[in-house]
Amino acid sequence: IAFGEEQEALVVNSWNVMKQHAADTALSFFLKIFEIAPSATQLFSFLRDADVPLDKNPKLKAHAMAVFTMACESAAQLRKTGKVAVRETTLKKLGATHINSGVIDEHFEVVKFALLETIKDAVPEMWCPEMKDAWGQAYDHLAAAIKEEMKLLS
Ligand code: HEM
Ligand code: ISQ
Repeated sequence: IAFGEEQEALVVNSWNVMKQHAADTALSFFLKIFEIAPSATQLFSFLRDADVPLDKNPKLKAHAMAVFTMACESAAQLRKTGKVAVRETTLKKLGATHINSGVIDEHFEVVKFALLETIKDAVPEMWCPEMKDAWGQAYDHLAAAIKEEMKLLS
């Protein structure tokens, strides 16, 4: 399915609403991942090392927001160029972080599902199949780029 202005707008508009509740969105995203694959949350060092509750963890919020922001930027790039553009240095770092943390390809499906469920819960009045598809495409392209980088490093 084509990725045009409508698809980009579905992603950007919903993100603009969600980011006004960044802390809630971040926590709900992480809890979804935990629900689907509890063992995957063990991969996060900022939780293994944490001495504050989940909802007070500053790294959890910052990192979770980064995932949404990157998917949103990926949507803008998809619309403009038909592919994902992440800075080479950023991509290298992401590949390394994920490989070194023990992330495997299957985890990307878990995170995708959690991301979509989080959006659905955060903006139920905006949610529709087209929005799900637009976020799904933006995420898939980004995930493919990170997985490719991980493959080069392993
Ligand atoms: C770290 C984004 C998929 C687990 C990070 C960071 C970002 C990020 C921005 C911080 C990087 C850094 O500190 O250098 C993304 C994006 C993803 C994705 C955009 C998909 C498109 C996944 C998946 C998993 C995962 C599928 C597996 C559950 C982790 C872990 C860390 C991390 C364990 C390291 C956290 C730590 O211990 O500090 N990710 N991620 N990520 N991500 Fe992801
Ligand atoms: C990092 N990578 C993927 C998903 C995440 C969710 C919450 C916090 C950090 C993350």
